[in-house]
Amino acid sequence: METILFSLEEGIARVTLNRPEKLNAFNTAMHTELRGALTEARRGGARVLILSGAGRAFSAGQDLADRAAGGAPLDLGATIDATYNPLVRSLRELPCPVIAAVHGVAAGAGASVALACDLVIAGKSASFIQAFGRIGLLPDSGGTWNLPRLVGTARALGLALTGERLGAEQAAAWGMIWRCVEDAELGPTVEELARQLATAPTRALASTKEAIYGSWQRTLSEQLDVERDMQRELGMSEDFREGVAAFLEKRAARFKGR
Ligand code: T3D
Repeated sequence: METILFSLEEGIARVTLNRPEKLNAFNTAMHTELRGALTEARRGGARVLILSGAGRAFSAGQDLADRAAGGAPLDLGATIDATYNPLVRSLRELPCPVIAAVHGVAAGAGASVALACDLVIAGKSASFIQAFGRIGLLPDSGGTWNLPRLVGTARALGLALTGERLGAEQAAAWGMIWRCVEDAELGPTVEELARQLATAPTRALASTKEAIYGSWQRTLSEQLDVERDMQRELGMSEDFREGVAAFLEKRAARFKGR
């Protein structure tokens, strides 16, 4: 792979955006390789996935060199259909938690992709920029969906309309991300969380993720039915039996993700 790094060990899939000289800007090759990595993570039974960036940033969004004026006008609807939308859908549909480890800047689609992950942990010096407006676009890759849900309409509009840089501490205070930690603690914190999640009851986590994201489209009454159906499934799982047995035997549970 040329634009990302990928590994899958002991249930932990690690995907690192790896174009540091371009602040990990997304190009076509990166999208293709990301698609392959997410497929491999799923096929290989990943129980957690970590998405991070190499070098001094998480990602500066779309590689604008691929969008330079001069050629024939590009149909961005078509490129989004072929790249960012499937990427965001794959992250959301992955049946395990996805952690974004954000350091440096996350701008444009870089910010949106980070926010499409289930748990975002950022180093104190990290920042998020809704850079789209600066180049005549609107937030994509789920930005207009996730931002208002995470921070509310007023803050979502403020960030998107001004393109102001939002520091990680403020992002955490606003509930936009799960946690902000000292820069030096980012790696260890993410690794520890990943190890914890990789030995958790994966099916229950996958159902939790699906139920919470899906709740936005449902009434409370509909959601109660969804919870019932999912709990029925989980109640028959090996991990549920193990969880109850471990509790009663006063020992640590050994979940297998089944
Ligand atoms: O097109 C579609 O399919 C639609 C989808 C769009 C999704 C989007 O993401 S639109 C938004 C695209 N992103 C941006 O507009 C952000 C552009 N970058 C910046 O504003 C700044 O680079 C940052 C604020 C992110 C960081 O600033 P700074 O000062 O820390 O770094 P820098 O010097 O600007 O960048 C370092 C290098 O990375 C530099 O290359 P060089 O001059 O050393 O050779 C710079 O050109 C390159 N770089 C940074 N961002 C991009 C990029 N190259 C290509 N595309 C980028 N997005």
